[in-house]
Amino acid sequence: MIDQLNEDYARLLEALNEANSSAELDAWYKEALGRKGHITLMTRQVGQLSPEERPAFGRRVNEVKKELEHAYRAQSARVQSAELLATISRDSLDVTLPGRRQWRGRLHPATLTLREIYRIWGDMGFQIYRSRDVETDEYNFELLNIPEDHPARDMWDTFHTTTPGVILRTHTSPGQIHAMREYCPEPIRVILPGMCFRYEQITARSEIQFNQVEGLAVGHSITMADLKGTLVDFAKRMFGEHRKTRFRANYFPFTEPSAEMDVECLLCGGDGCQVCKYTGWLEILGCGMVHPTVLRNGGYDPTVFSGFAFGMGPERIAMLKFGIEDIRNFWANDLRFLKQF
Ligand code: FA5
Repeated sequence: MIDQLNEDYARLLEALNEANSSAELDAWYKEALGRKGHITLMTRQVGQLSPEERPAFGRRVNEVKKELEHAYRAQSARVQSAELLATISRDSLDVTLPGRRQWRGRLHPATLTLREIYRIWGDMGFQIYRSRDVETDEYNFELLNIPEDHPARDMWDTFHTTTPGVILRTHTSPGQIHAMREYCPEPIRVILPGMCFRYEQITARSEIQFNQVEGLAVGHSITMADLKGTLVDFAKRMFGEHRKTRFRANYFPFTEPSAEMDVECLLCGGDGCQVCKYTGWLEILGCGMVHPTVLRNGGYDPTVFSGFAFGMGPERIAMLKFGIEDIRNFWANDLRFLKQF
């Protein structure tokens, strides 16, 4: 049997070397290594041999199979490049044909807006501080002055991991505590961008996953006037020098006093339209003076230090800037939408 196999091997190898076209190679493969090919059939015969003959024959038939496959690949490469050369020299090449257009990727509108926000805050002396997406209940709520039974927790329902007390953050505010604990007792000027998650109804204005950019300034003698001046300056740089802004009192457990900032509607210029619900104003962020309890939790003595903080939603800002009517477009991955930016 082994002698027969060796003879077949030599014969097939010779036939392979003589196969000089893709069609001949295909025919050779079918005959030698295909499903009903010679070597495949011989491999199946191993079971019918006596136990003494089986190991030597089995080993040899496997060797032959591997060597033929290897030789086949080498011959295929030779034949293919010869065929390619023949095609190139036979057919003329029209160098005037326009090339195939390269598709260039582009930045996502949320990324464009985030980068614009980073640039502005960078110019104003704020560094980027990266904080984690997966947080503990303690950082997301407790240390921000939101104890377990606080009604404000209802506004920030989230996704829980299988580890008790470990959740996806509902806002970037827990990063305030991380930054304070890292920098204390130095002064701080940081923005904290990142993804937030909320278990809430998805609507044209609300997603369950969205970006926020938090801001935090801590130091000596920082007042509400600094907060207002800084945020108004940001709005002018972001939306235009003559764009009006206003502050409305609000409540956040981690700032005192707290406010929300509106800009004059970008679409109607303050006259009133559907987007601003005929008020002439659009809300862009929440803000306030860092609560003494939060300063203390970050390691700062609130009788010596003070600070302001704010949190804005870049997708909502992008919606205003680009006139996007539905926030769901941001994660729908629809190229018809994405190609417009
Ligand atoms: C907060 O999350 C506070 N942490 C902000 C803050 C920080 C206040 C520091 C004071 C000091 P609020 O829930 O309003 O607040 O969210 C802030 C911004 O995130 C909103 O103005 C909005 O732009 C964006 N946002 C909130 N929920 C969603 C949502 N479901 N989808 C898209 N954007 C959202």
